[in-house]
Amino acid sequence: MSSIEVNFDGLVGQTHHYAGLSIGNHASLYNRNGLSNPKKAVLQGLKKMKILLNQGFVQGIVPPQPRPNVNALRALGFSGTNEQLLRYVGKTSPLLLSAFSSASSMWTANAATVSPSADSRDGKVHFTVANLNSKLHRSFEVLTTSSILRAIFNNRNYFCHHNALPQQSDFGDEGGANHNRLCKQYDTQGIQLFVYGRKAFGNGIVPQRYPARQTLEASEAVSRLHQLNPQYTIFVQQNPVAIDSGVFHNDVISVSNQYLLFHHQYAFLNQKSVLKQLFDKSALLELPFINIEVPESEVTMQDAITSYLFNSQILTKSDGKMLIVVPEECRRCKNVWRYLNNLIEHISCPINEIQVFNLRESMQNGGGPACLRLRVVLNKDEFSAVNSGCILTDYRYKQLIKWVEKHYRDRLHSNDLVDPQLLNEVYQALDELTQLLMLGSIYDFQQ
Ligand code: SUG
Repeated sequence: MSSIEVNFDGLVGQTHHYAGLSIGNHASLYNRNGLSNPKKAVLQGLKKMKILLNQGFVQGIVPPQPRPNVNALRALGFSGTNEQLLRYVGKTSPLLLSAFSSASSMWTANAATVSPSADSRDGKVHFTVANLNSKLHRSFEVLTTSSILRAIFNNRNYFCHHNALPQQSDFGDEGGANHNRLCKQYDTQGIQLFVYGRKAFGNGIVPQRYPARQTLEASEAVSRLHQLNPQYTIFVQQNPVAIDSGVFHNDVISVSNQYLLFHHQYAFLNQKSVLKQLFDKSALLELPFINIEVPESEVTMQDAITSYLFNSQILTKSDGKMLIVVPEECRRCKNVWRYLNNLIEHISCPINEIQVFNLRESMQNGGGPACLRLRVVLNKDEFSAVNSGCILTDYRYKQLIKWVEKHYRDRLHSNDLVDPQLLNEVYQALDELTQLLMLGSIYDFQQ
């Protein structure tokens, strides 16, 4: 196989806290105002990366964004020194301060949609930064995400970067979290499966309780920008019942790897027809599509949401078999754990190993293993063109652990966000981090 899938994990930022900002995301709402531990959070993510690195997987790193976002607050008319501004916003609009301080860029599955060169007409890897416009706190990630991705994938011969779609809900786009790819090998033509929550124009079924974050129109725009072959591109709707039950992104109810799609019985609207399309297109490409549909009778939708079974990473090992990376919550859920252990015993199932990680700090805001990573398929030449500072090595891991020990607090509450010292700590830490990851000056405060 001459291409590999590299997972670029987001490092959790120093302002990681629980603010209840995401309607439709139960974990975020239920844990509102809890006490967070940013140090533990970043170490939990780093441990996942390091263990996967030790097993031979290539692991990328995406740095956090500067928060509280004082520049964005100034653009809303708040003024004074940073200290005065933070105290004033904290006193008059604490929720606004939380939103502008969220460490949500850690969930890099939402950073962008990425299409590998094997699927694009111009033979380049395409990136479209997600506009994340359904949530205020997430919509501020866009510009810095764009700078970061351009600094990591900084070579026009191989990488093509697109700006985010218009910042308006008709073009709501949540990036890779609503996008799956099926392929025989990573470097062969794949089928790109875009999953939307609603149509912006025309009629259609929509969820009643919670917002659908992704529109069909946004997904179509991304596929055009990425120069995908329409013959191998599919747009399907996520089951509105799933959204109303708390499945705010498709990666909470389905996940793919290579020729495997692992999903819940109620993941998609008109699921039979979705699967038929996938089988038909797979046949055209001689792609040995394997469909694992988990029945409601074995794992209920609620079990799937609390355990984050489908927010797993499925990774191809060197022997061709697959590993499933799940959060600790899967082991705690009896039905899910039984299902998974039965699954890997099946001779026809490509997954033959389960690995469990404790990602509790991120999970309590609704972010499991798959939310924390952005998948980028790269061939050898493309991989050599990636900024090597952002690829994890044993040495860089040790440096990052030292960096965390030096800069991260081990407890944080939303009330602490007014502390101007926290902002200084963030600037100092991020300045050092950009050197460690060889990124140059990517943040506003470094200009
Ligand atoms: O957008 N949570 C994130 C979780 C994103 C998970 N990503 C994927 N499924 N790919 C969200 O809802 C909560 C922040 C808070 O409430 O403090 C939050 O933004």
